[in-house]
Amino acid sequence: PVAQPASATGEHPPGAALVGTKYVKVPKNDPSQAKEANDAPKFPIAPRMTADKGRVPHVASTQQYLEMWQRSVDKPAEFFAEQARELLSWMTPFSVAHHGDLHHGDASWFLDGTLNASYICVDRHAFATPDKVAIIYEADHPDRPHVEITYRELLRQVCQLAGALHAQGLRKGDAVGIYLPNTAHAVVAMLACARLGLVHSVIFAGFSAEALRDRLRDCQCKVLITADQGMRAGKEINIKSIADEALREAPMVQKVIVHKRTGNPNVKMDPTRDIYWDEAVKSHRPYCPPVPMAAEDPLFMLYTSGSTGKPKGLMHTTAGYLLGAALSTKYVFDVHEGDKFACVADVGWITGHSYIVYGPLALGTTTLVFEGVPTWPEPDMYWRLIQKHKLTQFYTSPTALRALRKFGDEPVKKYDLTSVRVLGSVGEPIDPNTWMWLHDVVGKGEAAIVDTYWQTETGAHVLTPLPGAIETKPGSATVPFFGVRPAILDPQTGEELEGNDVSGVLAFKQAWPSMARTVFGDHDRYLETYVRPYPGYYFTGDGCTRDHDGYLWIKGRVDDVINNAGHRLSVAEIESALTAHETCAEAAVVGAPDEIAGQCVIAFVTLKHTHIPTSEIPALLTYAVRRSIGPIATPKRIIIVPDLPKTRSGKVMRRILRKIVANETDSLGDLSTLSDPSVVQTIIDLHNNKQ
Ligand code: 6R9
Repeated sequence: PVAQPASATGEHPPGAALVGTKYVKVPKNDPSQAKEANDAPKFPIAPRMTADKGRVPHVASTQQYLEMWQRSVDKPAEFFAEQARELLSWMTPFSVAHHGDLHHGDASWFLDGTLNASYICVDRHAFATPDKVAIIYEADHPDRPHVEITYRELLRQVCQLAGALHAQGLRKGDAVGIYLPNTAHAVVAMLACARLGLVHSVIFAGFSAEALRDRLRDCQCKVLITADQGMRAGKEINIKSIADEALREAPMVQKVIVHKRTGNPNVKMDPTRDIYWDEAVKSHRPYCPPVPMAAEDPLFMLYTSGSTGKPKGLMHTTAGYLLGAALSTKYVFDVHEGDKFACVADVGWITGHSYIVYGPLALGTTTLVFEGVPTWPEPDMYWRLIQKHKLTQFYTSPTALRALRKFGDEPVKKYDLTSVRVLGSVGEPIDPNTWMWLHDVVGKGEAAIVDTYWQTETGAHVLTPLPGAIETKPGSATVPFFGVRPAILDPQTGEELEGNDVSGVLAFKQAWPSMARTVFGDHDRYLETYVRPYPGYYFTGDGCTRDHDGYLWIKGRVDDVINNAGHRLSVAEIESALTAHETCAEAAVVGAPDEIAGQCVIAFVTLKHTHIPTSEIPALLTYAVRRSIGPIATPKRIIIVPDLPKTRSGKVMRRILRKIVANETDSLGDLSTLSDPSVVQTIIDLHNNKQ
C-alpha cells in the first residue's frame, strides 16, 4: 500500500512533530543540496577485490547486486528464508518466514523456528574447524603479547561461564549486565548469555556509575559481569569501583562476576556478592548444551540515546538480528575463508556487537578485539595491527581516521598494509577529505572503501556499497543493502520525494530482519519514535540527499541528538544533568562542528539567582555531566549567559545557538519572535570571547 502522509491519517500531524524542539535542522528539498554530491568523483571497483583470481567477490557486478537487491525487497520472505537457511543453523526449521509490517510495528521473521546464537557462533565451528583462531585479543600496549583463542577453546570458555551463570539461578529471559573493557572476556560473556537465552545488556565501560545504575535498573539485571580495572592509553580505569557505586542503588543485581583484568590487589570485593570470574567458572564443565530459542526471542538489548527522555533499551531478536549481522559481514566486507577481520569499535556499541562478535563469529571468521586507542603509545596502533596479523578487513570510524591523519602519512607508510582488501567506516558522516586519505594513503588506491550507514536500531548495515559491485563516491554511503527500501520524505508533509536530486529525511519503506523489535518495557515509545512520525515507514532521524546517480548521502541527525566521535548523545540528557546541579537554572545544549570528533557539545547555561558566575562553575557543571552520563558526554565549553534566547512563550531557540557555535551569525534568521532579541548579541560576545 502507498503510505499515507501522517497528516492524512489524522494520527500524528508531521508538522507538529517536526517543528519545535524535537526535530531541528530539517533539510528542505533544495536541489542545491545535491550539488556537492553531484560534483563528487566516482571510484571503480578496487583492484584488490579482483587481484586474486581464485577469489571472486560474493557479489561481483552491479548487475548482480541489482538483481539480488530487487529480489530481496520484492520477495523478502523468500530471499531471507534462503539466506537464513544458508547462513544460520536451525534446531527446528521455520515454516513461516515473515509476518507483520511497519504500519503496526509488529514485523517478525522465521517465527516458528528455533536456534541458538552461541551454537551458531561457536559450536558449529568448534566441530568443523576446532583449531581455527576465533578471537585475537590485542591489549592496549604493543609490548603486551596478544592472545589467540581457537574455536575449540572458545566453546570451552563460553560453556564454563554459562555453567556459572546457570548456577546463579539464571534462566532463559533473565537479563544480565555486562560492564567490561573491550577484551575477549567481553565476547565470551555475551556468548555465554546467548547460550542460556539470557538477555545481555552491554553497557559501554566509559559510562558513569549513574548511567550504569539506570540501565541496570531499567532492564532489571540480576547479575553483572564486570572487571577489576580497565586500561586505556596506559591509564588504569577503576571499573569495579564505578560498578560498586552503581550497585548501591541497583539492589536487583544480586551477584557480580569480576574478570581480573589487571589483578590490582586494592580492588575491593564484597564476599557476599562478588566472585572472581576464574573462581566462578572453575567448578563448571567445559560443555553445556545450548538452550533452543524461538527466532523472535530476545538476544540482547542495547541502550541508545534519542531526542527525548531517558535512553531506550532497544531489543534485538535471535534470528533476525543474527542473520543481518552475518549477511552484512559476508557481503559488505566480502569475507572469505582464511580472512582475518578487525572491527576496532568497542563491544559496548552496536558496531562491536554486530561486527566484532556476532557477524564474524557466525561466519566462522577470525575476529580481532582491540582494547587500546589508535594514537597511544604511538599514532600507528592500527597500522601495526594490520601488518602484524595480515588483516584482510579493517573497520573504523571517521573520528579515529581524522585523529590519525593529523599525524601525517609517515606512521602509515612504515607498515605493509597490502593484506587489507576492504576498509570500512561507520558512526558518522565521513568527509570526502578523510575518505580520500583512507583510500590513497591507507588503501594505496587498491583497497575498497565501504562507508556503511546504519544504527543501533537497524542491527546491521542499511546503506553501503558492496565492494565487488558498487562504484564509490567519497562521502556517500551509496546504495541500500538487501531488504532495505529507502525513501526520502519531505519532512513537513511526509510525502515521498521520488526521483534523483532530492533532499529530505531518510526513512525505510518495509521491514527487514535485523531491525530492533521494541524498546524494552515501552513498546509505545518504539512506535512513537520510529513508525508513527511517518506511518508505514521506519524513520531514521537522519537527513539525506539522493544525487543525480541515485546515490545516497547522509546529512546527519535532524533531531536533538549530537553525534560526538560517533557516540550518540542526547541534548535532553545533557541538559538535565546540568540543571540538576545546584548552581544551574537553565541549560541549552547544542552540537558544534568539530575538526576531529565531527561534532562537539557546547552548553549555554544560566545560573540561579543565588549564584554569581565564577570561573569554577563551568568545571563543576562539567563534572556534573561526567557523573551523570560519563566522560563521553563532556561539553567542550560551558558558557554562562544572562539569559537564553527564548520565544515569548518561553521556548528555547536552540536553532540560534546552533548558528552561533557554527560561526554563522550572519544567517541567524528572524529574531523578532524572541522575547528579548538583545540577548543574542550578548551570547555571541560571550561565545566569541573564548574563556
Ligand atoms: C552504527 C552506529 C547511528 C547514527 C545514525 C547516523 C550516524 C552512522 C553513518 C552515520 C553517516 C555513516 N551514522 N553511520 N552517518 N554515515 N556511515 O553508529 O549506530 O550509534 O546507533 O548511531 O550514527 O546519524 O543515525 P548508532
